[in-house]
Parts: sequence; C-alpha cells; structure tokens
Amino acid sequence: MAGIIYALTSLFLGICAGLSAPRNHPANEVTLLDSRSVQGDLAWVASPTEGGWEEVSIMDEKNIPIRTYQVCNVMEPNQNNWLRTHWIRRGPAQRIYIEIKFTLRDCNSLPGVIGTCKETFNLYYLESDSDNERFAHESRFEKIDTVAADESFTQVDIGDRIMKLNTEVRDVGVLSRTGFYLAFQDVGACIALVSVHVFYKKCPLAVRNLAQFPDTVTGADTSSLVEVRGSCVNHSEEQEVPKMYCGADGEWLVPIGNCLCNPGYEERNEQCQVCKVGYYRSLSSDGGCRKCPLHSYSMKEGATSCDCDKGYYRSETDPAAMPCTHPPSAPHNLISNVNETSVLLEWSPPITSGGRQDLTYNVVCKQCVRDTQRCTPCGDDVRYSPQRLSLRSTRVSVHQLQAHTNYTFQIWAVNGVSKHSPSLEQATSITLTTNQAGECSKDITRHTLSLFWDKPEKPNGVILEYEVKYYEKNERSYRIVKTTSRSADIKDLTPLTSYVFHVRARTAAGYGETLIVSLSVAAPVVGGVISSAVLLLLVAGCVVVLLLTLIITFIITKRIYVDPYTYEDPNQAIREFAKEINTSCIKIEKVIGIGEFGEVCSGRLKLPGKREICVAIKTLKAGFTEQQRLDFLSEASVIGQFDHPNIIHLEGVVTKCKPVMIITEYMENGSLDMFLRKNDGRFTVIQLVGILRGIASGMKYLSDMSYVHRDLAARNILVNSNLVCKVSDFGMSRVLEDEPEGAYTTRGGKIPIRWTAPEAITYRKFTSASDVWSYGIAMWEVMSYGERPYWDMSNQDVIKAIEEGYRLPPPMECPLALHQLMLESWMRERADRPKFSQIVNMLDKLIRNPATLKRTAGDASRPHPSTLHHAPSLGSVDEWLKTIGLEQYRENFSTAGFCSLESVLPMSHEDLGKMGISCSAHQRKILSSVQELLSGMHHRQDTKVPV
Ligand code: ACK
Repeated sequence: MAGIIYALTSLFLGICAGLSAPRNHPANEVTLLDSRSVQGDLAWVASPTEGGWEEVSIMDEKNIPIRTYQVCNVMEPNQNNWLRTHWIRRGPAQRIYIEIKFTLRDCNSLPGVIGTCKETFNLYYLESDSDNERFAHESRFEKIDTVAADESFTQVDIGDRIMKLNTEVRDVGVLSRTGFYLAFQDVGACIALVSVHVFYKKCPLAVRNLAQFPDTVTGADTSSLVEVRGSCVNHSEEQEVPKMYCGADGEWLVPIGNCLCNPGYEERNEQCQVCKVGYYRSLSSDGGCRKCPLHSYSMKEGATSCDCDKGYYRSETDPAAMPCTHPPSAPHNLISNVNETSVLLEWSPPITSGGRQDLTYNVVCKQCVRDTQRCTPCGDDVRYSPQRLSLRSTRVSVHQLQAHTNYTFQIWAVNGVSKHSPSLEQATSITLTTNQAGECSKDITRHTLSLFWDKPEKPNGVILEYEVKYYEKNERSYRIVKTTSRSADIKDLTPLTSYVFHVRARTAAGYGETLIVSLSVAAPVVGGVISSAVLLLLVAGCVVVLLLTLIITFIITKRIYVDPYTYEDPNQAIREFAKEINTSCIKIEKVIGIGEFGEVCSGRLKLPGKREICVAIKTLKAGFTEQQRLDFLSEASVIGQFDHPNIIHLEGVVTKCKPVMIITEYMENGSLDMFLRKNDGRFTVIQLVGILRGIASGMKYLSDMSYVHRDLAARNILVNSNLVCKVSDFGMSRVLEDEPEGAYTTRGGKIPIRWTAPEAITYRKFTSASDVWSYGIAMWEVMSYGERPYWDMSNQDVIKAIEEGYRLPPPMECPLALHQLMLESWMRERADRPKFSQIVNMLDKLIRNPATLKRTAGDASRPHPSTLHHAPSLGSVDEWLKTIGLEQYRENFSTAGFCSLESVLPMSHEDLGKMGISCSAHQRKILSSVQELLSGMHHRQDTKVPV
C-alpha cells in the first residue's frame, strides 16, 4: 500500500511538471471552489479517516504547493471510501458545474489486482442551508454521476511511461438551498484528485451598440435564455430599447436596439467620447464629431454646434454643417416705370447674396408729402403683383396708388439671416410721382371730369350707394348721379364754367353728411371756390379733378378674389387668408348638421382680448387624404378673402391639430330654404324684399371681387337671428362633386340644373351673369317660401322648357315688380340680364316705395308646370326714351341702374328728381308714359302661353 502511494506521489511530481500553473478561469465562470487556489490544507472530510482518501501535498513546477487527495486500495475488495468537501455557498447560481482533474491508474498496468481494481469513482452532492450537515449520513447524498477516465486524457510523458490526466465536467441544478457539499466515492480505484473546480456560469458585463449589459447569471436550465435590458453608456441616449439574451453557456446572444452618443460626443471604443475643441456634433444621429464649418468656431470640448464668427449668422433652419452666412447687400439698378397709378419696379440682384441660396425681396411703399421728408406707410389698398413680400423675381408691379402722389419704394434684399442684422445697406430705394388716375387718359374730354372720393370714415352702416349732385355755380338747377363705387365720370359739362359738387353716402339709415366740392372746368385753370372742406384742383387737357378733403381722397380700389388653387402650395393660401386659431379658444357645444366633409357643430369662440361669440364649426372627419384636406380648407381660403355683411364671415381655421376645423360666425336660423319652409306665409313682402336685398348685396360684392359663386340657391344662404341673409358654401369641391342638387351634364361635372343659366349648363360659361340667373331662381324660392323651382319636373324637361322660352310664373302674392326682376335675370342673352348692382338699386327703390309692391300678378302661385310663364319683354330704356323724345336722359337712367323697361315701372317724381331729371314737364312726360306701359303690361300678363 505504502509502496503504491509512493508510486502515486512520484507520479504526481511528474504530472505537475507537465501541468501549467493554476489558470485564470474564463470570464463567464464564477468560481465557488477551486482546490488549487486554497492556501494550506483542504481539510475535506474523509471516511474512513484512515486507509481511505488521503490529502497529499505536492509541488508544481513553480514550487507552489498543490493539495490533492489520493486513494489506491486496488488490492482490497469492497472499498467504500468517501471524501466530502466543505460546505460551499451557492451564491446566485441555480446550476453549478464541477470540473475534476484526476489521474486514474489503468488496472491492466497493476499486477495482481484482477477482481478488485476499479477504474471509476462516483460524484455526489447534498444541499443544505448552512454548514451543519458536514457529517450527514452518506445515504442522504444524491448521486450526480459515475466518473470514468475517458478519451479526453491529457497525455503526460514520464520517462518511458505515459500517464493520462483526465478532465471531466459535470453539472447539477436546479439548486435552491444556500449551499451544498460534494462527495467523491471511491470503490477500489487508484485515483489522485489533482484539482476540483466548482463554478457557475454567467454572461459577463458587456457593451453592445453603446448599451451596457450587467453580469447576468445564466438560467437554471441548460437551454434557457435570460432576457436582459441594457442601459445606455455615459453620454448616450436610447434610440431603440437595447436588449440581449444570456445563454446557458454564458454567451450573450441576439443584441436588439441601440443607444446613440449625445450631441457633442462621438462613439469610440464602445464609449461616447467628447468632441475636441474646434469640432462639434449636433445630432445624436450624426456620424462622428466634425470640424466646425466655414466662418464658425467652437471654444470648448463637447460642442453641439459652432458659433458664428462676428458678422456671420445662422438661420433657425440652417443645418449645423452649413457655413455661417451674412445678409445680402442691397439690390441695385432699381428703375421704375410709372403708368398712371401703377408702377413697375425692376432691379438687379445684389452683388453678394451672403453665401446663401434663399434670397428674396420685400417691397416697402411709403407715401410722401411733396417737398417734405414726411412719409407714411402706404395703405392696404395698394396692390402688388405678384406679391409684396418674399418676391423671388426682380420685378414687381404696384397698383392702385393714388394719382399725383409722391411715393418712395424701398426694395430690400432679404435672406434667411437678414433679421439678425437688418440694415439699410440691404435696401435700395426710389422716389417717384404717380400720374393721373384711371379712365382719364382714355376718353376724357374737356366736357368730362372724373371724381374720386374716399369712404367716409364712420358711415352709419353699410354704404348702399353714393349720390353725386352737381350744378353750375350760381345756377339753381342741378343734376344727380348715383353710383355704388367711389368714383363717377361727370359728362356734358360746359368748359370754362365753375361747378359745385355734393357727394353723400346712403346707408340703410339714410343719407350721411354731404361733401361739397367746387371747381372749374377748363384749360387752363380759371379758378375755383374752395369750400370749407374741399380743395379744388384742375388739370389741363383731359379734365381731371383730384379732390383732397379731410374725408375724401381719390383712389379706386378694386379687390380681386384670388383662387386658392392658383397657389403652387394651397397651404400658403390658407395661411394667407385664414387665421390659425388655437383650439383652447374653441368650445364645441353641439352637432347641428352634417357637411360634405364631416360634422358641423355650434360652439363658442373666445379669442384673447375679444368677447366670446357663437360660432359654427365645420370639421374634417378622420381618415381624410391630403387632397380632401386641401379641398375642405379651400373654402376657408375663399371666405377669408371676403368682408361683407351679407357674406358668411370666417373667424379662422384649426389646421395644426386634429380635427381640422373651419370656424365661421354662427347663423341662428340655419339655411334659408329650410327657414322659409318652416315659416311659410309668416313674413311681410317688405321683409321678403329685405332678404332678397341682402342676398343681392352679398352677390354684388362677390361679382365686384370677380368671384363667381356657381351655386347660388336658397339652400346655400344662411340666416341669422336678425333675419340677415348671408351667402355661404364656398367650397371648391361642391363645384365639382358634392352639390346635392348637382346633376351630371353630358360634358361631365355636376351642375344644379334648375338654378343654373342655360349657357352654364351647355358650355360651362359661368359668370356673374349666370349667378344673376341663379339669383332669380333664389328670388323665386324666397317669394314662394321655399318651393322647389319647377316643382317635380325632371331636369331634362326644365332644360327643354327654358330653351323654348318658358319661365317660372310669379309665386302667390308676389309683387309684379319682383317677378319682372326675376324674368329679367332669366334673359336668354346674359348681357341682357341686370347686374347685381342694378338689382340692389331696384330692390332699394322698391323698399323705399312700398306702394310699388302692392301690385301683384294675381293668384298665379304653384301653377301646374303646364302654366309656365312665357317671358314678356318691353324693350330697352334707350328705345323708350327715344320714342318719347327724351333721349338726353339715357345716362341718368343707366347710372341710376335702370337697364330695362320693367325696372322703370315703380318710378316716382322723387326718383326722377334724384336722378337729376328736375324739369317738371319732362318728369310728367316720363311718368305718364310709364303708366301707359303698365296698363299695356297688365294686358299682356293676362295672356299666358302654355307650354
Ligand atoms: O340647414 P342647416 O341648419 O344649416 O344645416 C346645415 C348644416 O350646418 C350642414 O351644413 C348648418 N350650418 C352651416 N354653417 C352654419 C353657420 N355658419 N351657422 C349655422 N348653421 C350652419 C347648415
């Protein structure tokens, strides 16, 4: 026995010479026990204490002692030698690994051992929560495995013999107690345990994609994966949640997500390192730190952007990589070309654009008092084409300037950084004087003059028209001209004569203060009288008068509607014409209807500094396309351009959050057709005419703006609590698609047939004259309290009947004059239809003379379609005046809005006086002729022509 032990010990010395020093364990192994690193005795428990396992110290090649346990009772039968380790704390491990290095003598190499010699040993373990089971009975141990020497021997040459060092690894789990003991059972082998290494596995701390993953103990199972969330390394931020899986063998698997270095830092060696001075990194998504661009610098480490050199700037939208730039120099070679009250300005681009591509030009217009330095900004009336601000071209035309006025125009070259350093060095200017206004250069003679005046500052309501009364100074007879515009051409004047002009405005409340102007007509100036408020000016050649008073100045302003679809970016039109409202100012109260794009609600709007008002809120339903959004908002771009008491008023839009909304004033009585049907027969004729006048006035405003509505009908008029009617429904899409009354024509496109003029149906000639036709139908709807035009006739029958000259008959109790007006607006030739301005005049006249509304066409209401009315025509005013020998009054009639004979019928003495027909003989002649006409008409009215 002792001889054998000796043999083994010497063997170890040999083996150890071939062993490397205690190795460092891999990073994914956490050692719980390593016999080779124990200083001093291992002091494991052997049983039997004698003759079984023995602790033997040997030296490795570096003279470091190694503790081994050996047993070699191969000659004796029935061996049962146990060797137990001390209590080993489990730590966080659920599965542990036991690596055993050992030598095992081959029984064949030992003489005389047959039958007793073994070549295996058994490995056991016992779990316990503390070191109190040191002497527990062997039967309580659980077997892990029987360990045999296998093919993985490390061969060690010892002289002429080869010894084999075995390495075997076993694992056990799931462990749950605080610690455990291991035990080696020898049953008669010749073994030396060279080392026992007990460990568990972990995935070691790792950094992937700038996320750090902590040490992670592997799962309990050999196949389990532990999901671990990483945290971003210093100076980085999460882009996508970083995750990895810790595999059972301690390897990290499947990295997902990542972090990015913060601005001012860049990724180097799996860390975020600060950018050096002179470098910057602005976005976490950028590559590495970059050198500061031209004309910029960074003075500190970790710069997220570079500061611009003095005199250089960056706009809010400039990328950090862009060099700093400066404002442009001034445009140069500015020239002007004055044409009456318009000016064309042209210039050359500035010498330097400041290093940018976003050069535009702004125009500043100032009106200057002649020979002084006093200038004031030009008024809102002045028009710029293509626009005043952000011009890309180097020319602009300016219109509607005041005649004979000094202007200074500045052209500013502007780029994205101009606002950082505004200076007159970026502008060039020119001063000029406008010529005479408007018509004058065309056909004004010494017998003619043109008057222009400004709106009274505080008119007592909406101005319905102006009255110009004029007479030769020192003469009593006068002439009157009425006009709805703020200008009048006065004809048939006598040269070398002084005239006095009175101009006054009329509102629903009557006439306002009179402006008196005295002047002389002649060339050269022969003098004039300056009244209290008026300055006389006379210009030779064509006689042009510019009146400058406290209240009146002379400029013709005609605003033209701009089609939002002519904008390259329709969103720009929305921004230009509609105010963006913050949703916090809007309170939606209830749904009042369904529009083409979504619900229409009523609610309240409280804008800062204004009182709360009731509003209607049109919403755009969810899921819309960009085109639908633009179509929806186009209505706001249209209404936003209008400002008239008979046009629905836009409060603003909500486009920045959802739902997109259009906010308009609230009209308590909803749409006119429904309102009339609900109130059948309840209004006086004057109230109905008031409704018609409101609509006509709104339409006149639209036609003055060159806007063609195309869908004027009672359903598209809204009524408020004061019975004021306002034209609404300006959506673009309804013209194409969504009109409920729309019928497809043979040429495609939907048209509300019964409201539409024949030329618009047949060849899409939509004009203000076709709007007048629709207005006539709307009149008929009003006077019949919402009856359907042409009742239940089919669209085809309506078209045919109209073609054959038949027209709707007067509704019940409809004043004759109103039906006449309807018939005029349904004239086949659109040029023969009255203009909206004339319609407004006629209705005003009827309102002023309610007696003229008494005459009705008898009970012709709701007749069968077979009694459609064949339109009578009395001929023209000019012809009539000629027949009665008073053609000199042609002008007076046309200026006063009498364009057809029908419209003359309700005329009175007073009307004639106001028209400037003051001679009483002439007045009598005209009125008696009117009487004759009337009786003739009644006769004709009785003979209706059936279809
Ligand atoms: O005929 P109504 O009552 O009047 O039902 C329709 C509905 O919303 C869908 O268009 C009503 N509506 C539209 N705009 C306004 C408004 N500004 N004030 C009151 N009601 C309105 C319209």
